[in-house]
Amino acid sequence: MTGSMSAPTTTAPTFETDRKVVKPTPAELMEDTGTGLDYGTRPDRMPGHLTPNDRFFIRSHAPTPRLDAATWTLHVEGNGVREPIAYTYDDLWSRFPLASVVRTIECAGNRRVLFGEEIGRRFTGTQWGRGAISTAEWTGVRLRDLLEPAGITPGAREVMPEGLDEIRARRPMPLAKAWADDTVVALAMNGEVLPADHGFPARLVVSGWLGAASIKWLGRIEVSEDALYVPWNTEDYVLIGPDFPADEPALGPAINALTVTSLVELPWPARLRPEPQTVRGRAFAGENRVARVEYRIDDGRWQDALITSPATPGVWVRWQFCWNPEPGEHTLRVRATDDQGNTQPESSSWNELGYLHHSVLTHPVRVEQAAPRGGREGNACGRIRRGRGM
Ligand SMILES: Nc1nc2c(c(=O)[nH]1)N[C@H]1C(S)=C(S)[C@@H](COP(=O)(O)O)O[C@H]1N2
Ligand SMILES: [Mo]
Repeated sequence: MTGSMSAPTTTAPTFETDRKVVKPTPAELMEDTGTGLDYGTRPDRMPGHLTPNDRFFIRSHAPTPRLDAATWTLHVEGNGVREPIAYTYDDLWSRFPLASVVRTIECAGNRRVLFGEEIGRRFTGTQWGRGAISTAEWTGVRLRDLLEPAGITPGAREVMPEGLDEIRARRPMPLAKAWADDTVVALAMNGEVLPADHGFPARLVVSGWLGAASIKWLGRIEVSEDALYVPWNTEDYVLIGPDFPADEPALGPAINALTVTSLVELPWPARLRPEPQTVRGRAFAGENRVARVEYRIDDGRWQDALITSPATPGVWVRWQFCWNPEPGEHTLRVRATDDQGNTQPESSSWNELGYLHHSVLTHPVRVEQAAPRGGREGNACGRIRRGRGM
């Protein structure tokens, strides 16, 4: 044995442990917001209906904690339960019916940079482009199945999950939301054990609500007979501004269900060839269903896009339309409408922290002068079937 064989242990690179998140976040898949914690999914790199785990956006207020499932326990306690109870990781996998739901998670601060551009001012907070939204199939246990054995008191009104990260992230919800069929303590994501950055060993998924409600790295769930006030429903994730009266002790109304919005699966600005092609995107309406998606090119009329996936509350839909653009500079606008008649507005309500930007975006598109030789077959959508409403 030579001395050189033991050398690598003393010169082990340290860059891995310097990172605040665990999964690789290559620029081809993810947009770096500069915090080292928060990475958006690139809108032009979204294959299929589900967002693959390698590019699902990450929003974390503190570094990803490394938790050991063998010693981890989830506590259910508070003055809203008769008997506190604790579960092990094995309990969750073996003692309860498994539930799988496809649900979209969107950060309330998504598109904050575009909100700033709309009003001509830069907001503080994570500098999100369009990528703080992703969709996965979440498999785990319904939250109510974990709460029920603790004996919910008649006066119980709020349920507050708490994370095991440095900031002990917490965000309460009403008992009724905790009891919903699709409020799930997820153990797996898109068929894989929950990745570290997304909340291993267990995270909550709260359908149609702001991402901050879907607490990662769960350690404790408090059930309370009292209204609960924590930073995430008094200072952060509340709407602060002249349109929003303060709601003592909160600085403004708490954001819960998200507003209707849409996204074009093209880079910003986009560059296209002058040939027929399918333009695709997504639309999401929080707890509501997406009912309609329209698009408008330059000053043309609004036309219906074809929705190509089922419209389910809490899940984005995919949509598409065919475009054969003329060379030159264009703008593409898309607006979604939900089943309650809410449509994306021309401007969003100003609020101090820049949340809930869902205005119709004016997507800049440059179309080349001529298709290169042999480039015509690329994506000739003129020949494919045309759906209703196109
Ligand atoms: N414990 C904990 N849970 C958390 C957060 C956090 O910082 N700590 N961030 C929240 C926010 S603001 C969002 S938008 C979502 C993002 O989930 P993701 O990173 O899996 O995309 O997680 C939520 N859950
Ligand atoms: Mo968020």
